[in-house]
Amino acid sequence: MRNSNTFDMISDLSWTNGFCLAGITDISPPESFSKFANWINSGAHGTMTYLQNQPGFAIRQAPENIVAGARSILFLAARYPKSEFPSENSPLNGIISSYAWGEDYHQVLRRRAQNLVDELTSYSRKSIQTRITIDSAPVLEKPLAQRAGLGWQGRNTCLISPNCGSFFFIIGIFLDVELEPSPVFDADYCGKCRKCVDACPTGCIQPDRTIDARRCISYLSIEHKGSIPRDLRPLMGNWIFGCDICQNVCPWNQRVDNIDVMPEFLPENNSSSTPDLFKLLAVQPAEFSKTYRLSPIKRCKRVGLLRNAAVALGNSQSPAAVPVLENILKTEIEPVIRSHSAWALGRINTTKARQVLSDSLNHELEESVASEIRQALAN
Ligand code: B12
Ligand code: SF4
Ligand code: SF4
Repeated sequence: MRNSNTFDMISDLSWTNGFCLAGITDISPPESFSKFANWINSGAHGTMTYLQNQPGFAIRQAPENIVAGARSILFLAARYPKSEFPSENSPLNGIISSYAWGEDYHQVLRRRAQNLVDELTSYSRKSIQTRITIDSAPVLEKPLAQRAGLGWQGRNTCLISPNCGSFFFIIGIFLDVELEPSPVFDADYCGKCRKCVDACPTGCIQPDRTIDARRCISYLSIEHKGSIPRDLRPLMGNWIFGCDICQNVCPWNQRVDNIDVMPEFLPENNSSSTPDLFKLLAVQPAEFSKTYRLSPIKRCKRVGLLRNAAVALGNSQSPAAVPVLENILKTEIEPVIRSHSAWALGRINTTKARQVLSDSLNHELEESVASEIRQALAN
């Protein structure tokens, strides 16, 4: 497909399928693979071992191995809502990152991208081998999408488009057809700005434009299993799934609105974006599965979400949270949720909170939780 109208046709199909940006790149290795390898070697990926394991690690350097005969990659961007909350949002409500307010993006975008592929196939009147990737395959999506002209990687490491900001997902469609590559996006519009670096609560944005994931709230709240390092818990505020701070402060996100956001990603109601933490801590396994069946939130499982909710209640420092946390210490079966609730009571630190902690020490059988209770009392 070398027809000069081909890209216009692909662009039109992308737009009618709801994608806000489209660009094409060839299948050659991403120039920044060595930076990815250094990042892995430094351990900044924490426990996300899937990033270091073979064969994925090697495939990131050789995108042609994603699908047999691949010759081009069509990159698309799909917008999700801006992360805006009512100014009166209470610390007793958690905050969910805006990419997770609606339906699971993997399913929504695969459906839409497949529709685009079907339309493309019927236009070209021959069968095209494709593979759609959405945060689901060993692909260095941001550097390759930059090469396809979608935008530049900002200091916060997100891909930013001058027209769409950065609140968008990246989708790759690998094709066994040679397409004319789009011009590379080689400008850097961060300039002297450092707003994201200054706003990041954990200071995890590195000078080399990578993130130390081990300290990133997005990683801690979604990817990290088990106990969250104690020194980082106070920095999480009431973010209970993901974090949008370094995108919220970015000047390139101030001018975008939600007009061409895919409707599947809009929140159903306030509890999709800022759930009541007391109600969340009462959610039982069957209700969790039902509520989050079609949501990206299922990734951190009930144990992760309730652990994060306990941390957020601790950070609220509200005495009103004591009875809820007390109930968790008495009835919750997951030790990780109990241990983070003990920490939260220690952070609230009223006479009643300390009383609850001392009482629970008498019946707590799990050593990891008992140790958290002792530390909470000692602090
Ligand atoms: C692992 C991962 C994470 C990790 C690590 C994030 C990170 N920045 O590395 C964690 C869990 C923290 C995370 C968080 C988030 N993620 Co994430 N994540 C990924 C994933 C699976 C891999 C990213 C990766 O390879 N990281 C390794 C680092 C080393 O790579 P890199 O960031 O591209 O860094 C490159 C640059 O630093 C460049 N470089 C090095 N030096 C220099 C110097 C200059 C001058 C320049 C320009 C570049 C440069 O080389 C590096 C290697 O290529 C991708 C999907 C994918 N397959 O790509 C999604 C992805 C990056 N995530 C995404 C999203 C939406 C998020 C969150 C916004 C979710 C949220 N709200 O909580 C946050 C954003 C946090 C942030 N500021 O990055 C989107 C980003 C879309 C966009 N517009 O950019 C992606 C692309 C998924 C998708 N398909 O839409 N994520
Ligand atoms: S997502 Fe939050 S914690 Fe992670 S780099 Fe951005 S501001 Fe920092
Ligand atoms: S906040 Fe400033 S430095 Fe950070 S990504 Fe946006 S423009 Fe770049």
